[in-house]
Amino acid sequence: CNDEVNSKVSFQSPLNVTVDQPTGIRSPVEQNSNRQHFIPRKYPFVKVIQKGTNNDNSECHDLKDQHNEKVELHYDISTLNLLGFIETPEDQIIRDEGYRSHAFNVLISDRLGYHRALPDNRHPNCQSKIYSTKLPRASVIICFYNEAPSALLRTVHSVLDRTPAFLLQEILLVDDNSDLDNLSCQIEAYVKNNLHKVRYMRTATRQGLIRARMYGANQAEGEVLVFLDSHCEVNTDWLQPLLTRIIDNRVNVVVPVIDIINADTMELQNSPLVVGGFNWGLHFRWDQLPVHVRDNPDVASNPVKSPTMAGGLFAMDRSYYFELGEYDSGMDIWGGENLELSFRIWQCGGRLEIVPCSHVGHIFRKRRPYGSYGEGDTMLKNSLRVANVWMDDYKKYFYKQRQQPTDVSYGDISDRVALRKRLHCKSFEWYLSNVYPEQVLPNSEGVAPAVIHPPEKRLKTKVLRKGQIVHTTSGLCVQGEKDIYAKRSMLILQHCGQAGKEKKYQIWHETVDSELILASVLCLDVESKEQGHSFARLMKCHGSKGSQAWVWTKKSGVSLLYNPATGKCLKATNKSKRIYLTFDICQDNTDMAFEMSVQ
Ligand code: LR7
Ligand code: MN
Repeated sequence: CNDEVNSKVSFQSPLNVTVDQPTGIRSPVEQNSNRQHFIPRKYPFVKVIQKGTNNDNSECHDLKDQHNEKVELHYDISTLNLLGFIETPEDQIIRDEGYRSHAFNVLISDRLGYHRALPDNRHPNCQSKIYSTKLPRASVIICFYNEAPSALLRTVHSVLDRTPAFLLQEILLVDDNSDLDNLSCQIEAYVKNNLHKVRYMRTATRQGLIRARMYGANQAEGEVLVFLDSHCEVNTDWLQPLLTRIIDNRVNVVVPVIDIINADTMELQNSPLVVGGFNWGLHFRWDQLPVHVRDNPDVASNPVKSPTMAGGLFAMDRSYYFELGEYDSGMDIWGGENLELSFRIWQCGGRLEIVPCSHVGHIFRKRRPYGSYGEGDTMLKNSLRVANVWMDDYKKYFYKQRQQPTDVSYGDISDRVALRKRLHCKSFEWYLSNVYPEQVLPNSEGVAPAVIHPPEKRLKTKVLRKGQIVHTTSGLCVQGEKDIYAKRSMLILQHCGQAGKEKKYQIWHETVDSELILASVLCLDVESKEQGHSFARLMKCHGSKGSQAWVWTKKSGVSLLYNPATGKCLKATNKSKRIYLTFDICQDNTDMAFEMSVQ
């Protein structure tokens, strides 16, 4: 075992800057909606001079400083090297190999080293909070399988650097039997020689992240367990607000805001405050906060309840973790455990919250870089266990969604069923109506009709006006193709309903944020090109304008509905015997004449 990692100089990044490359950054919300949303940004120019020279023919690069102010900064050559501006052919090999093995830019990660300064992303109200000194000590459990050493050790050091020592019992580094070169050896040696508060341990065989976490938790000594992925960076005062909530009530399980570390640039991007949900395929997704919650000024700095969690980053009282049944050890490698734990917490008397004053960055990779040793689709097997233990009759929606997963063997669940009984856990029905009333059910055609709160009630404060959107040329009205509650549904023109259901399904709400909302959560949105057309679709409202912001405008007297983000206007297009709504360059054209008939 060579000490390569050991001998590498570990250094403090001198600057709070990050490199920008021409890539967009996707927030958790946008990632989930399968659309890439590019945010144009402007950076101040930074003048580059080589150290030791007075060379004024220096190159200029666009960089961003921490506060995004217009400043001229002078960087020396080693800083440029750190930021990835200088690349040798060897560097390119590191980068390419890094993408192959880890699915992110390992070259920049290596250059950042094990410590770097981060912008304090918290809401100003959080920055002035004072936390009790009588908080419990935490054991931080970080499981890893074939992680890039620089990302792993930066995770560890960020915890050591940004956690008050008296609150940190230990860090448990659980190596899930990594088999990449001599990675395990390097990490073990580095920990032994440098890090006293860290305990390195290795599973005898690959366990998968669920059993690896159980293995770590079993050896933890702190009063609170904190789980982190192996490619995270914790931010200022990240732990105190989590521990505070657990002290308030030991059944609170708490999750930080998960900021985005860009996989290509390692740039840290603040995430909006969103909560966890799921779809009927049992995939985790981010949900917007219900509007009445989002509008409350206290929300930005106070805990908010969340129906589910993403899974990787959370804190929980240690005795409560065991009392609640650890994890389901029948689950393999990856997937499903996050919803299992979320359902279990809520159904068995606990509470799951997002704590906005705690921020932790996580590298969002474009793919999962490791396999599952021929264990197949572990997510499907694990989800079948979740459905059969926790979801009662509602599991039928998952089965339907998955299409014939019935013959997949998901092992023995009797222990977990017994656990549910022993803890007197509530039904899934209770969970849906009390914790996740925003969730909609698929109907018999596989789309969602469920009754959620009437739009008027939920949107009251934000609605400017409501009414049917009429195509003035034909006198027809805009509505969803299948059902008003179906996400991704295309939009069509139909006879304008005069009353009842027909009319209700055509009532749009125009909000102060320029959204056009049908039902209470679905927004008029632009879908990227399909078969030559950009179709209008109903997408979950994300609240960040862009493709969901609409402006009524006039061209030569014709009233048009214009989307500034794409520069296009709503258009009626005949296709397969229906009139679909698409988008095109705005013209004073009869296809594009729309008006809102205000109610
Ligand atoms: O066999 C394995 N053994 C492991 O120890 C496979 C993985 N792991 C480790 C791995 O090195 C990493 O540290 O387990 C951790 C999580 O694996 P990732 O990073 O590949 O998972 P992910 O970030 O793609 O996926 C999310 O969903 C997972 C479902 O099983 C886990 O709950 C992850 O922890 C979770 N990550 C997050 O919640 C971070 C925020 C992302 C979001 C949204
Ligand atoms: Mn991860």
